[in-house]
Amino acid sequence: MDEHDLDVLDEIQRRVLWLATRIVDAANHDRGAGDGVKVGGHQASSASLVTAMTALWFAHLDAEDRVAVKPHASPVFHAIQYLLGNLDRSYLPRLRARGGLQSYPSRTKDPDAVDFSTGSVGLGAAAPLFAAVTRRYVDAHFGARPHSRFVALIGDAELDEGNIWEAVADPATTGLGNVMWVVDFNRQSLDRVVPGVRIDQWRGQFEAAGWHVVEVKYGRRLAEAYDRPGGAALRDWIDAMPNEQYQSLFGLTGPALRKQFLDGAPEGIAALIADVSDADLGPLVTDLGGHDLAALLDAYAQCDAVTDRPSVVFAYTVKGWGLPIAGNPRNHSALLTGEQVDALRAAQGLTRNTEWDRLDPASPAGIRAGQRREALSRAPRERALGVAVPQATNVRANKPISTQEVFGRVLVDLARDPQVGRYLVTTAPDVATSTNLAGFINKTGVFAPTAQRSWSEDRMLRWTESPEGQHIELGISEMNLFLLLGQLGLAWDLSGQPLLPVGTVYDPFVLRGLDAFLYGTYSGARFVVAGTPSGVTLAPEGGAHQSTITASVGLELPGVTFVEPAYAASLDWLLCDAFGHIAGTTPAAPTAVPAEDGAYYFRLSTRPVDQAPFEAARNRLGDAVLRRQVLAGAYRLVDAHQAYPHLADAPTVQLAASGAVLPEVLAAAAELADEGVAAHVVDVTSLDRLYRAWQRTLRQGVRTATVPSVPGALRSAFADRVPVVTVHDAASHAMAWLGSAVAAPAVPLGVDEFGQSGSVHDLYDLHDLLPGSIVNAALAALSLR
Ligand SMILES: Cc1ncc(C[n+]2csc(CCOP(=O)(O)OP(=O)(O)O)c2C)c(N)n1
Ligand SMILES: [Mg+2]
Repeated sequence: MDEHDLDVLDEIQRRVLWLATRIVDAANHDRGAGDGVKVGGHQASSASLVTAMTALWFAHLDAEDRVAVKPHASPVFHAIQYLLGNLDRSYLPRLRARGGLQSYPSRTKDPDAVDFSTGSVGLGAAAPLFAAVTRRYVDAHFGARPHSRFVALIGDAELDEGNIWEAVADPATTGLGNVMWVVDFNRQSLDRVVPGVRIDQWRGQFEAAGWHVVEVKYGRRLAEAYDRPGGAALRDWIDAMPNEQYQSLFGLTGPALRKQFLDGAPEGIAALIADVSDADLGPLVTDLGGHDLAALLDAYAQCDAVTDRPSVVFAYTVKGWGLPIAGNPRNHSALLTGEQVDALRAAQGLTRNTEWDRLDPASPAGIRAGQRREALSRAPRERALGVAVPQATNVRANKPISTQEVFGRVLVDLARDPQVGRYLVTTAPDVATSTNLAGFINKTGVFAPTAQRSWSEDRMLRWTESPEGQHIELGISEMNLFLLLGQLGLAWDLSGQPLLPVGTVYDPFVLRGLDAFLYGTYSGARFVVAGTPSGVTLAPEGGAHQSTITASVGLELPGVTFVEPAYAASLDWLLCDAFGHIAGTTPAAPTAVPAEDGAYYFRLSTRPVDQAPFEAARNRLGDAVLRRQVLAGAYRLVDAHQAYPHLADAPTVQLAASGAVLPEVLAAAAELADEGVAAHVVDVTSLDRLYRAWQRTLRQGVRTATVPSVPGALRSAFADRVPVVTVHDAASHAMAWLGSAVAAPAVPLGVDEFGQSGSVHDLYDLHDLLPGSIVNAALAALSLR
C-alpha cells in the first residue's frame, strides 16, 4: 500500500471517527429526553478501534471473512457499513432507539449484516474461534468452502473473562490458521487504567497455547525516535513505564507533561527528549501503533502468512483517540459536550447540513468505498437443510428404560438414516460417554482434522479420531460447549452448510455455560442440547450434581424450547420433531409460537422407567392423537374416569408431572382411587410449550380487551377448575402456574433446597415426592377449593 492509499484510508478513518462519535452524540442529545433514563454509548471505546476497523473494512477483508466487533465499538461498525452503502442514513440518529441500531452488535436485531453478536464481553470475542472450528468440520465433511478468515476485535479488559482462556486452551481450537484476534490494547477497562503491565503475561499465555502473537506497539513517530542515537534507552523507558503513569500523560501538556514523563526515568532520558518541543512531545510519546494504518495492515499480513495456528495482534491504542477525552481514566462512558462536537465537525470540514453525508463518490475516498462495497458483497445463504427427518425412529423398549438411554439410541438410529445421518454432529465437554453418546461415537467416530493413531483397543467404545468423525470432543468447559453449539447452529450462514448439532452436558452444569447458551440462542442458533442426568433423581451421585432451577431456566429462555419427557416413545417423537424444525423441513404447527425457532433443551434422567403406562395411553388415544398432544406439551397419561368408572361422581384432582417422577405419581393416583378420589395423571412433556400457549392466549386477551380462550394443549390434557398437584424433580415454582392456567387451587411439589446423596427413594422422601406426600397434597388441593 503506497502513501497515497494510506492518505485515502486516513481520510476515511477521520470520517469514521466523526460518524461514530456523532451517532452516540445524536442518541444522547438530539432525541427527546424521554423518561430520564440515560441513553449512553461509548465514544472513547469506539475511537480506540477506528484505525483497526478502517484498515480491515477498507483494505484487508474479503467478502467471505467474518468479524466479531467489540460491543462498545458498534457505532464504528455502523458508521463503516453506512459509508460502504450498506446502511440507510435514517438509522444514524437512531442508536439505542426502538427499531434502530442496537446498543451492541446484534445478528438478530441490527438492520445491517452483523456476523457475530457481542455484548457480554468475552463471548463474542471467542465466537469466531468456534466458527472456525465449525468451518474446519464443514470443510472436512462437505468439501472445502471458499476461504474465510475469522476475526475478533476484542477489548483488552475482555481478556479478564475466563471463557476467553477456556476457548484458547481447548484442544479443539488448535491449529486454526484462519483465526485472527485483534486486541484493542488501550490499557483501560470500564473503571480504571488496568494496573501494571500485563502484556508479557498475556503473550506468554497465548504462546503457550500455540498462538502466533504480533505486537503493534509504536507508530511511525516513535519508531523514528527509537532509531536515533540513544533511542533504545527511550524505548526501554516507555516499555517499562506502568500503565497508570503512561495513561496520565494524555491529560497533560507542556512542562507538566515533560515532568510526568520523566518521573522515575533513568538518567539520560531527559537529554534524549531535550530537543523535542513542548508541542511535539505529547504527539511523540503517545504515538501508538494501533493508530498507524500501515503498521496494522502489516500486522494483519503477518497473521495471514502464519497458516498453521491462530494469531493475535496486540494493537496498542488510545481510548478516545482523536477526541478531547483521549486517555482520560474516566472516559469509558464520557460524552463530548456540544462545543466539542461542533469543533470536531468543523475540523472535518462538515456543517450541520452535510454532517451525515457519505464520502463524495467522486473523491478518492468515495471511490475506495464504492470498490470495497463491491469487494465485500456476499450472496445470502440458505438456512434450511432441506432433508426430511422421520417422525420417529420407533425406538423399542421392552423393559424399564431411562430417557438418557433412549436419547443415545435415537441418535444412533438417526445416524443410520441415509438422509439425516451425515448432518448430525455431536459435542460434549468431556461427558460424551457418561451421557450416552458412546453408541453414536462408535458408529460415527470422533472428529480430528487429521487421522490419529489409536493406542488402545476398547470393544465397548471405539474412539477413532479422523476427519470423518461426527463427534467433536471438548475439554471440561460448558462455556465452550455452548459457544460451539451456537456456532454449529449458525453454520448455515457462517459456513454455508446447515447442520443438526447436538450437545450433551450434566444438567446442573447447564448453569455453568448459561451465558453462552443465551448468547447462542439470542444469536439465532438452532441446536439440540440434552441436560442429563438432572434433578435429584441421579440420587447416589451426590448432592453437588443435583439440578433444580434448570427447568425454570429452560422454560424462561427465549429462543429455547424446553422439553422433559418421561417415556421412550415421547422422547423419540420430540427429538425427531426438534430435528425437523432445525432442518427447517417440518412446518411449524399452526399453533406454534413464533419464538419457537431456535434451540431445544431436553432435560433427561438416568432412572429406568416402566413403559407400560405409556403404552396404555397409546392404546387409549391412538398414535396420531397422542403424538400431537406430546408435541403440544401435555397429555393425559391416566384418565381417572376411564380407569376408575366407579369414581365418576367422586371428588376429582389432577396430578401433573414431568420426567422421572411419573412412577410415584401413578402410584399416588392408584392410592387416591382406593381412598375414593379420582385422580387424572397428566404427563407434561413440555412445560415450556404449554406455558407459551397459555401466555399467548392471555396476551391476546390483554391486547384486544377480550376474554382469553383456553389453549388446545391445556384443554385436551387438563380438566377445567379441578384442583391440581404438580410434581417435579425441579424447583416447585416452575410448574406452580398450572393452577392459574386451569383456574383451580394448586399444590406444587418439587425440590426447593440444596440436595444430598441417597437412593431415589430416600431423596424423594426428603423432598415430599413419594406417593404418600402426593396423596396428601391432592387432599390439600381438594380442601382449598
Ligand atoms: C460479561 C460482562 N461484564 C461486564 C460488562 C460491562 N462492561 C462493558 S465494557 C467493560 C470494560 C471493557 O473494557 P475493555 O474490554 O478494555 O474495552 P474498552 O472500552 O477499553 O475498549 C465492562 C466491564 C459487560 N458488557 N459484559
Ligand atoms: Mg480497554
